[in-house]
Amino acid sequence: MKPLVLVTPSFERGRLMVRREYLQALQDEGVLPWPISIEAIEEAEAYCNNAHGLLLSGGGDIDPLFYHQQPHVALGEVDPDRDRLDFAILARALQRQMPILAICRGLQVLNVARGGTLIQDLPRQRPQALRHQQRAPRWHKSHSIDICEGTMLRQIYRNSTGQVNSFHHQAVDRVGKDLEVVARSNDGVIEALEGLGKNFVMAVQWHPEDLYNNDLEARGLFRAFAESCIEYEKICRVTGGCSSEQTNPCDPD
Ligand SMILES: [Mn+2]
Repeated sequence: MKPLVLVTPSFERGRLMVRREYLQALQDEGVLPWPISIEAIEEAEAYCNNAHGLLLSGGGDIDPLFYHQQPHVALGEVDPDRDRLDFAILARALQRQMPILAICRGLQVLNVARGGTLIQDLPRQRPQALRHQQRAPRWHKSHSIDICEGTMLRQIYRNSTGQVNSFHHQAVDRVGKDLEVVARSNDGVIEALEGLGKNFVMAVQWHPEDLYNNDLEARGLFRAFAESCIEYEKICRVTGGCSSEQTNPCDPD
């Protein structure tokens, strides 16, 4: 049995959109990507009952209402349907202690779901910040990061620094509950978060799927995530399913 990994899509002009790079990277690591349908908000529970991992993909801005702020003048495009779907799926994945890989917007969704806040526009609200909206091909690594010691990310990168691509104009401001900052760029902007629990929760502000083919570290991120999904699927199978919270062995108690 290959693990099924939910992938959140975006919705553009009535179409469900998932970039191939996410799907390819997951597939190359031996798990089956499962893009979620927009009509799934009521089915979030059912989706999670049958899945073994969640990849929160990149996309537009989160409605600042979710972190109790008014829209800044430089807020980008917001999609209320996508916000609702992302938060509905994530809440259930967190409940089940499912492995989670959160990328770019995904990191921000995770932070907000945990009660954190965002900087709505780095160039205007943090004028000293580096350029995080790179004007270079997606595979180009435009800025460096410092990786904190004793973290999962440090194990994957096997180094105290790394080089990443960057396509965001927002960033984490206040860090959400049960999350830990594990990497920052030189300007202090938060570039990665990890969950404090024992299950795999990794969130990166860059796009490892675009580096997957020529960056061992980006590949390592997907590998570590896939391994956790494989492990989770095994536990679900052995115990007869992770469908209900009571029988979920991944739950704390
Ligand atoms: Mn960046």
